[in-house]
Amino acid sequence: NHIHFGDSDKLKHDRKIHAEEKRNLVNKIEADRQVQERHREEKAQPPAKNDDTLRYKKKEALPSRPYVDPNAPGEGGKAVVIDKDKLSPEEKKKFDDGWQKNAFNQYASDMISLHRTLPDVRDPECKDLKYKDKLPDTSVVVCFHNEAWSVLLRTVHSIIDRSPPHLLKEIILVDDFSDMDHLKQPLEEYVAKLEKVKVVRTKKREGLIRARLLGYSVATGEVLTYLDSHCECAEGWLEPLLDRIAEDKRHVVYPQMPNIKDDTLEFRAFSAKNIQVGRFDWQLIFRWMELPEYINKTRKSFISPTRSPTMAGGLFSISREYFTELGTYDPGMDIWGGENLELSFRVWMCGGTLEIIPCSHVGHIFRKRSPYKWRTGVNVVKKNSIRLAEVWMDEYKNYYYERFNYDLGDYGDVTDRKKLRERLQCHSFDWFVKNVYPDLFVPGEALASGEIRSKAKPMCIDSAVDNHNYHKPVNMWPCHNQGGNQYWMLSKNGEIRRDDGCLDYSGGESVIVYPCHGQKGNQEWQYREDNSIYHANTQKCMETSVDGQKLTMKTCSGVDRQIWTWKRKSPS
Ligand code: LR7
Ligand code: MN
Repeated sequence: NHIHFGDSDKLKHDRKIHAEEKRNLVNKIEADRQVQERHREEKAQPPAKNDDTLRYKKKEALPSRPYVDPNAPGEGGKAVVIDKDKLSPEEKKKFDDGWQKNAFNQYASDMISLHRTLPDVRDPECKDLKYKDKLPDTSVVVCFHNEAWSVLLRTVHSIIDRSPPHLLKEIILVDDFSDMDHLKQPLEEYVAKLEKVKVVRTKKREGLIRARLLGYSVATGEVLTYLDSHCECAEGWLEPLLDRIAEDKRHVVYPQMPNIKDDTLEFRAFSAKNIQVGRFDWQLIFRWMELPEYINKTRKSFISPTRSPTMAGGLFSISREYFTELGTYDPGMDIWGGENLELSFRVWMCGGTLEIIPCSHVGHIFRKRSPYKWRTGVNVVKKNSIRLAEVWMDEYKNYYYERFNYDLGDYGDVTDRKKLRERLQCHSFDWFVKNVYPDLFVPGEALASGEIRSKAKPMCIDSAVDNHNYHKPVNMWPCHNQGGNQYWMLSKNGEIRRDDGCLDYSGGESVIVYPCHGQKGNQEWQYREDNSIYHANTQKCMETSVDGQKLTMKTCSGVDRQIWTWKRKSPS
């Protein structure tokens, strides 16, 4: 699948990296989420009992909520399982189209009530919490680009059905230039019948960041709550978010985000005992982490608001006044990505706190790919991320830039955002790392970094680091001097790593990429004085095959095929 290319093919290669990156990104985030979910499942206690069924006992409809048969598909958050083979050809086509257009099972969603009930997934301890008598009200802003009808409207109804009316000022639906017909006149007509819901539309495709800014500009509530357009709010989701903001407007908060499964729309949650918080890696991708002790010890109990270095970014509440003071969003960011870390860093560095609220739950449909069109020819995530790195990350930005050999491209003008940082008198990024995310792996401490080039041939050690590549042999490809899959770091404890993947050798022919475990063993390497790369456990050296294509492990002999130039070697 790799192509061989000369310098003249650089552009072609660039484009290939961009397309690949875009594809991998969504995949990587989803893969990470699945790994984390597995961890939590392993630790999970039996699920909390569903006492939301109370609602069914009243057979009559409520003003805003029709009676729904408890046995209807998906009720109580249950899975809708469809046997595709039993569908007629026309239905089968609908089923496939639904997946194709949305990257989730729209056919299943369409079978579920827009008012379906959910289990009460809160830990029992949450129900004893008392909230302030007077809480601020909120505008809920939901941006969408080509969202499925049933999923969008279920988001809306779950907000209305499960928010105390006096706390819900309005719901603002921001249509980011969708072209699906149901989102035009039919949506206007449907929404006209609902109190408090309005639709605003962008005049061209803006991307979710500027769409959110449009929502902000028309919002009137004291608090702004952003949600994605494929969410379901669970019982009691809103009060704990608002309560925390009422205490101090500089508290920026987000709920637990149970998975609504993309195939069955099953709503699943975990106890707050297994709560996770946000971090990031050096590709500037948001990731989850298990609660580190330095955060755990800052809170009173497992249901208390919990500090989070970063957030996923789609679902959160912030005081509208504070959001304004903080400089809202960077309007120079397009489509998707980067804004979540940008706001996370900004909140912490400029005097606020970012917390996950264990008693608040809003489900989200996690998808394995992005179903809509991005922008062709531009790597938008990279551009957005460079904007945030330039403004907020000080000298740490270079760890990100090294990944693509400082090929920044055109990322627009960030003068205004730099002025904002000046005006707000924010802490440095170094302060953020040391005080908020002290266990971040800092590449600056790496003993060597960059491409690892063989002396025998102009070939480099090359592998993607993601779930698809774990366990597969690592090989050699022509050096391209662009970082990417040829960027490796040697950590102080001997790992050769990129993000969470480490070169790992357990005997036999090949070296593989394996999730870093920090236990040395098969992942302990030395880059020695004679420029050989030595595996401590097996006392062998990395060697390329004669044709230069393969990476193998052999008895150390000092031949050229065992000599490596690592781009940057720290003076020791
Ligand atoms: O051009 C666009 N215009 C839009 O209005 C592209 C997207 N959107 C809308 C879209 O319809 C959706 O409602 O923006 C929302 C987010 O897009 P998704 O759902 O395709 O992306 P996602 O769920 O993978 O996005 C996560 O990361 C994004 C980075 O920019 C945003 O911060 C999303 O809000 C964020 N979603 C969440 O945080 C939910 C929990 C996911 C996790 C972990
Ligand atoms: Mn989403």
